[in-house]
Amino acid sequence: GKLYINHVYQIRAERMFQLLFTQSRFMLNFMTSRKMFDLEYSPWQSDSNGKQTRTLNYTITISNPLVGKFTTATEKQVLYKGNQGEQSYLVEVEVFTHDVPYHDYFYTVNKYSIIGISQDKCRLRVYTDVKYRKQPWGLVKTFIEKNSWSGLEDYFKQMESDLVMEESSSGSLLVEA
Ligand code: YK8
Repeated sequence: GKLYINHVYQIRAERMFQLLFTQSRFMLNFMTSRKMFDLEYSPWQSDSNGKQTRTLNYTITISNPLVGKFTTATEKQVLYKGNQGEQSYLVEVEVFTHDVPYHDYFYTVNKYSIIGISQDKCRLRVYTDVKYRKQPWGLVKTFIEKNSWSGLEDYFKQMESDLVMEESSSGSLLVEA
């Protein structure tokens, strides 16, 4: 796997969770800027094991000419709350892209860790992994990985920097004024 975000933000852990994993203005703007549309959310629901899960469906615009212009996608999110209550969160996300070539061979797992490090600071880490449901031929595997890593890197680079803008546009500015 790869570590795409490892950043300390001037944002409290609970708020970081709300920004990334509820229907926040931040996330809606972010997804719109990534040309993702037809968003459908299920609310967070507790399952029998006490875990919370939710599902997102959307369509992604793709710039890669080999792949086609759009794909529908499903995200299954599972929330594990840390033992420090509102101060730590782990969210495991499986992403399935349904309309790309070889879509039945692979999916992506993104793990988001949010750890509060003070009243108004947290560390956000995002690890990602490409997983296989069927073993592809070597050349196909290379294609899948190359396209996945570049798409993921682009997505999380923008998320990291959009969060920096969000951080500076709230709270601390009021104190300086
Ligand atoms: C989520 C992984 C692969 C896919 C794409 C597929 C090419 C297939 C190439 C053939 C288009 C938001 C990606 C990047 C689309 C975007 C997905 C996002 C960024 C030749 C094999 C969508 C995180 C995420 C996970 C997987 C990404 C896809 O929150 O290259």
